[in-house]
Amino acid sequence: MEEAYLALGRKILMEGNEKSDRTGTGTKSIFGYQMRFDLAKGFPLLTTKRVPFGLIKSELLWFLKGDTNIRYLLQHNNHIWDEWAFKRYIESDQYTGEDMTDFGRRCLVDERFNEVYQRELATFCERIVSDEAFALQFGDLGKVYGYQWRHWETSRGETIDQIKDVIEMIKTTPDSRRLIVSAWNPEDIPTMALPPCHTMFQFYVHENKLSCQLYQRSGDVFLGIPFNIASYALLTHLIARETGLEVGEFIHTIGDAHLYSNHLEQMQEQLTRDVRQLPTLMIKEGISIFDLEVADITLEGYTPHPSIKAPIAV
Ligand code: DHF
Ligand code: TMP
Repeated sequence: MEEAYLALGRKILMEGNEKSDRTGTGTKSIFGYQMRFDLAKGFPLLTTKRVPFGLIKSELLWFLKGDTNIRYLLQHNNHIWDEWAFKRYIESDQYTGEDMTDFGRRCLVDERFNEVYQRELATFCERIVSDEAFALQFGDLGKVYGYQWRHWETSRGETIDQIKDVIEMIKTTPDSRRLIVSAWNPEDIPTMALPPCHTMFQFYVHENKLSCQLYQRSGDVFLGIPFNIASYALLTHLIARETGLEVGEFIHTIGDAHLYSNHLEQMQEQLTRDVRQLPTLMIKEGISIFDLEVADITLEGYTPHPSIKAPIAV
């Protein structure tokens, strides 16, 4: 299964179009790619580098709670969304520290700046955790995934809980072709720190097995995609458990699949490694999908190659 991911990395290295991008980093990219993961054959967490599953769990539980504030993530020691909240803070008139314009790129080339930036970012995170009013104002990423999944606003002023609804539909009309959750809400895009990358997903039930297909408009193949595969595999397990089904396949369809120009060597290195046996997912029984906590979800038999570091494009 992991081979499908490695084949994507190899394909982009060989055939990717050189493209400029929003972050100014530059990418090699292809358009339109699909991977299939049979979830009965093991949990698709990459073994050719260590992928931090704890961060994937707390991010998914955060989405499922309908939360959009990074405070919950920070309380769980998860820093994967820091930069996007920080960006909003430094662009506000309340920020009075040193100029942080374009921090994502400057911290990679200017060591002195990087030190100041790391300090400012750490102070920002500490304040999000300790100061609730500050967190309300600057910890929020806008109407991102959690909001659209659980509280989609209608023009009549009502809200739609897409996750509750899709669970109900899977139970009552499993053959429906409308088992869809969308995070892409054009009206709300301007409120978001980052428009949704994983934009919509659909479920499919056959022979008592639940499959899920995701359409991801944009995929950072080295950093984001390994998280996205595991996150949606986990979501499929959670929804299957909630609806009394077994797991089928996770099908990952990507629009712009790219490798950032400063991830090419890391991808090459990963491609030299041999794949290992996939781990097994364990979920504590008897707890509703909305009450699960990080410790209720565990992996057995995850023995990956060491992690490979790469800078994230902001
Ligand atoms: N922007 C970009 N350019 N790429 C992304 O993948 C991305 N993902 C976002 C938000 N914005 C993004 C949310 N998800 C990492 C992984 C996923 C993610 C954000 C960050 C990441 O940095 N992973 C590191 C480890 C991070 C850590 O240990 O704290 C990795 O090596 O996998
Ligand atoms: P974009 O909005 O210009 O497409 O930039 C978003 C970047 O973040 C892009 O490289 C894709 C990446 N990304 C993922 O790959 N997975 C994710 O889950 C998220 C949030 C972002």
